Order: sequence, then C-alpha cells, then structure tokens
Amino acid sequence: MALESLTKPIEETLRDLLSSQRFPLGRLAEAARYTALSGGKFFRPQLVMATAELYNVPLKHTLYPACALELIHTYSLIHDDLPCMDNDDFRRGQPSLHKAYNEGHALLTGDFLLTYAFEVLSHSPHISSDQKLSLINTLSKRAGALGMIGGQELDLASASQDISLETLFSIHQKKTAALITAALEFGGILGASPHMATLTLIGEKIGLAFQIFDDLKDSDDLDKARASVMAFMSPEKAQAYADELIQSALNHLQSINCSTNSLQDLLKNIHN
Ligand code: GRG
Repeated sequence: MALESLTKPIEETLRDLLSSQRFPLGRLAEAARYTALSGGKFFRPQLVMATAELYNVPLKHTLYPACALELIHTYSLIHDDLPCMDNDDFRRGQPSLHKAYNEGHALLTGDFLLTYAFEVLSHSPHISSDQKLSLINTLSKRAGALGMIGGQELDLASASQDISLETLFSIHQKKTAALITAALEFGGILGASPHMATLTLIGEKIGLAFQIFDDLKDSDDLDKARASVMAFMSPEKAQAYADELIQSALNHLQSINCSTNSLQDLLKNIHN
C-alpha cells in the first residue's frame, strides 16, 4: 500500500467524525476541525494502518482506531500550546487554537477530543468487543499518567533544571513515544498479532527516534525551555543515535517476517 493512499481515508474519516451533522450544537467540533485538519502528517494513524497491514487487516477496519489516536494527538497539541504549557501562538503555520478562539474554548476542545477518542473506539465498526476493550485499555494507559501525560508532567517539573540524559529519555519515552507505541499496538490488536512484544519494542525505539529528530529540527529554537537532546550531544551524534534506533527497529520488524513494505517505508522516512 502506498503511504500517500493512507492520508486521504484518514482525513475523510476525521472530517466525518468531527462533522457539523454529528455535532449540530456549539462550536467544539468546528474548533476541533480547525486543528485536526490543518495539515498534520497523520503519522500515528498511518502507523496503525501500516502495522495492521502486516496482518492483512482490511483498511476500513483500521480507520476508527487510527483516527481515535489522531484525536488524542490533536488534543495534546491544543493543550500543549496553551499559555500554561508551552505558550505557542502558532501551530502548523496558523494561529494556535487558543489564539483563533480563546483559552477556555481551546481547553474544552482538547477535553472534547480526549473523551471523544474513547467513544470512537467503542463504536469502531467491524471489530470484536474484545478488540475494542483492548484498544481502549491500551490507549488509556499510553495516553495517561504512566504515558503521555506522565511525560508532560515530568517535562514541566524539569523545566529550566539540570536533568540527566536518562531523565530526558524518560520524558521523551513517555511524552512522545508512548502514543507512537500505542499506534503499533493498535495495529497488532487489530491484526490479532502474535508479535505484540516486538511491536511494542519497535514503537518505543521509533518513538524515541522521532522525538530526537524533532529536537534536531528545533535546535535553533533557543527560547524554549523544553528539554532537548541538543543539551547533551552534538547534532551529528544525536542523528547517529536516532539512526541506530531506526535500524534496530527495522531489524525487529524483519524478525516478524511479514510480506509488506508500508511500515518499513514509514520507519525509513521518519526523519522527514
Ligand atoms: C496534554 C498538555 C498535554 C501534553 C502532552 C504530546 C504532548 C504532551 C505535547 C505535544 C507537543 C509536543 C512537543 C509533543 C512531542 C511530540 C511531537 C514531536 C509532536 C509533533 O508531532 P508531529 O510531528 O505533528 O506528528 P503533526 O503536526 O505532523 O501532527
């Protein structure tokens, strides 16, 4: 499956899930569409679909779970941009949500997306109740206090402090890699994979690499107090370390030995 062919169904499903037909009252869905459909890469939903493809899961079975993950990602970006967090006025080249609407509305839109993601999972068509429960359990753990939110808390607590490389990687593992790991696990759950532990390992490795590449891209953004790998090593060393993580993930993927290239392609293009 060509990676570009994944983007359109993801976008269409998000547009439908956040449509004014489904939400005729209020402006939460409108505000959610403002951020969710503003040119993100859809990396996490693509990962879900490419992993499910390893097990020949039909595309239409993957769409709701893949989009649920993007809803969580979108909420995290909206809340992260708020003045009490990263205080960013722009996201994807347009005013952040709290600038386009207001802070209260941005907070509520994030809350809406967080709760709606679980509703979407519970309504996912074509999949069994056991699979739905497993997806809900995985997402609540990966997005919660031991995952993404725990990472954000650690990040806030470490702001403007000297932290060790170990602590930095722990922040990255939770804040960024947890949701990426959930994407691999989602694909595995949808495909009733016998390789769940390997998929988790691949998710952890590429999640850390993804954040290191993001740190490298942001390396000239010196205003930010956000913990970055650039405080610990040269760009060349950081790049080499991230490349090693990707190579190791690719080796693990090869050990699964399924006949597909989409996931491999995604992993190889992670730095873009
Ligand atoms: C819930 C407040 C709150 C925070 C959770 C995930 C997170 C912590 C905050 C989001 C901001 C951030 C710096 C996340 C690190 C992960 C990352 C590099 C996000 C950007 O992801 P991309 O590159 O973005 O996939 P697009 O725009 O393509 O969707």
